[in-house]
Amino acid sequence: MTQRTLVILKPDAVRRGLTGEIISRIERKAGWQITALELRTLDTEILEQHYGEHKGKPFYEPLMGFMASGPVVVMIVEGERVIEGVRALAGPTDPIAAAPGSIRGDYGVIVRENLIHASDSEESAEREVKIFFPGRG
Ligand code: RTP
Ligand code: MG
Repeated sequence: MTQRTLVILKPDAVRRGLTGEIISRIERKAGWQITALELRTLDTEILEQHYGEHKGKPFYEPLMGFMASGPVVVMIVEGERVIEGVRALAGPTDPIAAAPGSIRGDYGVIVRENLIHASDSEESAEREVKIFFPGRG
């Protein structure tokens, strides 16, 4: 099933010079294509749209501050089962719980600074693509 997903390489990934490494892992998967890619600094307005589901949770405000703390790489990736696939490459939210070999498991320690976002369902992917790349809606 061909899908598309919205991926964000978070400010920690950009600051630490890990974007090439992470993009390589995505590119190496057979048949997946990066169809949009942009370096940008996210403002509160776009972050509220993106992470609105978490508003009111204790980690929400620190997450907003972190996500606005420097440039991120925003991408659309398309291909076979790419939504589940990029989530699998990323590993679970808590990097310490993430297996070595996954992006979060290899490079992360702090739950908030877990390097990568990837849409968690087809509905989320369509919603998030429209937020970050309105022309691709
Ligand atoms: P994401 O939305 O960024 O792809 O990550 P996710 O689905 O794996 O995790 P989610 O529950 O949606 O949480 C969104 C992001 O918030 C930060 N977070 N911090 N307890 C905490 O300090 C905490 N919990 C979540 C992480 O950056 C997480 O990826
Ligand atoms: Mg999430």
